[in-house]
Amino acid sequence: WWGGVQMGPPDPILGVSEAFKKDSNPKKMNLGVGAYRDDQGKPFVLSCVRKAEAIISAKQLDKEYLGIGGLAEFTKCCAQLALGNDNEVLKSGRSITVQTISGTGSLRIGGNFLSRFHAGPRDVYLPKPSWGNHTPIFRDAGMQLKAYRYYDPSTCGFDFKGALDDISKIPEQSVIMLHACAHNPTGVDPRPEQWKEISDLVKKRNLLVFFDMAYQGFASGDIDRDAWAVRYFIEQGHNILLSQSFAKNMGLYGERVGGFTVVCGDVDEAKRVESQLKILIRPIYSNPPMNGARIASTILSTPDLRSLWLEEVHGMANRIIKMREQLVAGLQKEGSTHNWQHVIDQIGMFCFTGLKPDQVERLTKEFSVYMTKDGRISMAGVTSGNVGYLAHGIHAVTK
Ligand code: PLP
Ligand code: TYF
Repeated sequence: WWGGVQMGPPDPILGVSEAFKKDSNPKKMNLGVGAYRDDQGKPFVLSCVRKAEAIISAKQLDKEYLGIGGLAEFTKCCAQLALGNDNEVLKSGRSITVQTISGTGSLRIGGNFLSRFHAGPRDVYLPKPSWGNHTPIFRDAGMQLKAYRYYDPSTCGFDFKGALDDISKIPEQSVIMLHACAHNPTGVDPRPEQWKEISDLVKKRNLLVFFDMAYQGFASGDIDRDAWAVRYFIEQGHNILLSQSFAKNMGLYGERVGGFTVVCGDVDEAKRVESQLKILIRPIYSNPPMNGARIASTILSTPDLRSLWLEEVHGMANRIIKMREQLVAGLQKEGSTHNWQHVIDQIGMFCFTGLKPDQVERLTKEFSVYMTKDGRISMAGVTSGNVGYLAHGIHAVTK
């Protein structure tokens, strides 16, 4: 039956982990996939998660199916976390949030929803570059992908002018994807004044905004600050689509817990959108898994656990910031004369180092440092124990 099936290429990000596993060098580092590690390099389960699990376990809850849209306690807390408790949209009930299979599932449900109901052009405009999975997610959902300038390699920063130029030419009613905070892969976000101009322009062009928020809390260590752009756009009257993930900020990677929100014009529109989201979800996976949603909603709705969580998010974000500083200090100690300020200025889990593909290849071959070809390193995999080795390797391939 499948004799004609051709071998496909490995995933550009997850393929890096496969190559890493095969390497026997004891000094090897996996800086490919964006997964947080503690300072011992070990996967980190948050204490608030362990505590929530104990509370849930003690309740001896049943395992009946959730509804198609997921756990109601969860979707409520999920939307509140993004929009803020007092948001007019939530108070008036003119939005709908469904529980999704983490951020990826949320984006895909969003893609399918656009594909079926969006009356404007089929084009989704992604920042250049964007998360590698955005393209296949929206393409497989039946949308077409376009791009707007975002990253400026000459400054390793945000290409504000390029972005505005390109956005001003996007045909009306197209979809624009914005990373809410901690842009993946560049670690470069617009500043608030820049967000304001983007919001004005997007409104002038009458574009439909799709926010991907996979790192709320990871950019600044502060949940509310990281949601600023999302809240500002809503305040400005944009009826956005929003994808949320709890993979990173609660360390619930494999639990697959996320949310998809549609902000609507009024309550009636929200009800109709909700009915159609259910019709979309039902033949794909029927209803989402419950465990992660129980953990997340327990944390969000139990005051003690919530404050513990906020502390732990802050702790993760701070450890990464410290590693950025130590990496730059290490490079200087090695004698590097390049300007590495962008390593410190960039935020979130990733650093877009500016290393060229041949330098990345040498770093992997000669130093067993694994990372994606675009020069992105996951800072979350750097520890006080290996940051010196990393600096040594980077200096060796860039001098
Ligand atoms: N969006 C972005 C920008 C991401 O970086 C990620 C994860 O790396 C996701 C969405 C979704 O991840 P998950 O499906 O694990 O929640
Ligand atoms: O590192 C990244 O950019 C992500 C990580 O199901 C990831 O691609 C890995 C697995 C997954 C979702 C995201």
